[in-house]
Amino acid sequence: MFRVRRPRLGRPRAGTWRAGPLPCLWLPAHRRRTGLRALRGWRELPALLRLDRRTQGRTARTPPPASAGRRTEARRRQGRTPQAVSDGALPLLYSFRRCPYAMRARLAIAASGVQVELREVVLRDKPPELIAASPKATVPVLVLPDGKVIEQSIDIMLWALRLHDPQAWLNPPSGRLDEMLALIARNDSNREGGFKYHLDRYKYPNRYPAADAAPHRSAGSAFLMELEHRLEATAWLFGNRPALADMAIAPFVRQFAATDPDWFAGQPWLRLQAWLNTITTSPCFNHVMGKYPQWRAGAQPTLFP
Ligand SMILES: N[C@@H](CCC(=O)N[C@@H](CS)C(=O)NCC(=O)O)C(=O)O
Repeated sequence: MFRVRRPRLGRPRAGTWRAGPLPCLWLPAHRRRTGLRALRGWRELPALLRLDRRTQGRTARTPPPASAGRRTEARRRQGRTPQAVSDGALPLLYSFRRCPYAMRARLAIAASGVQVELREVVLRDKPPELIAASPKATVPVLVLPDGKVIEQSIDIMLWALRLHDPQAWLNPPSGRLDEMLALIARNDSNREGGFKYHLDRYKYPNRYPAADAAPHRSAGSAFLMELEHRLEATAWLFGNRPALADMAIAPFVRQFAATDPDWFAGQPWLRLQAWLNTITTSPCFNHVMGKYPQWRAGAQPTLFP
């Protein structure tokens, strides 16, 4: 049993906004537009979240059903409270703020509301606890209270969302989970042709003998063109709302874009640019990019999200 932070009043009804305590709430499709208009929409969200604090979790645009309080009380008595709590230790997430793999893990954990203890790692000074749990010592790593260790970022996303997936990131409106995983695998691939392979050689050509950044930028661009085509069809990679693939891939596109922002801004990828902007300026992304001091044994636990 894991501790889950959920919006207090259950599922939002279509066409309404429920401002819950989770940072990762997304605009419903009919309110989302592309480009600048979309950004104007996004600016409304912090106001809605503030409203939530004042109204103690009420729907921002519609009043709660009169029975909501009674239902919550009934659930609490049945042990199904929105903040279902276990008395045991929390899962431990070893994370590094700027790592795109760790970002995607934090995005999924924040969307799920499953609570973990976050341990911020400095890669050149990894804690022995991380190395003991996972000798390969990459981040992110999740150590569950039963001792199980999850060492791949995509598996951490799946773990969190399979526990609680209030926004249905695992069930996209268009396409299936295995199709999202296939696209993510092509993003992650370190083999020639994989987006990550070319991203690394474009971003850090000095780390690779005889690597010339330009052909790797072109090869990486082919994958981005493919994403652009998908986004011409629907606002998100797998339909009209965000899903696993968007959140797993965006941190890597962000790195690619940041390597030469002027060049990226000059590419004819208007939808991809708007998509990236929407994600990286969202309250959800902002939340998972919060800064934490380096974790050391004995430190006060940092709860996340
Ligand atoms: N396949 C792993 C890759 C994780 C990874 O390579 N993380 C990098 C940081 S972005 C890392 O920890 N590198 C080890 C190091 O730099 O010492 C995953 O998906 O979690």
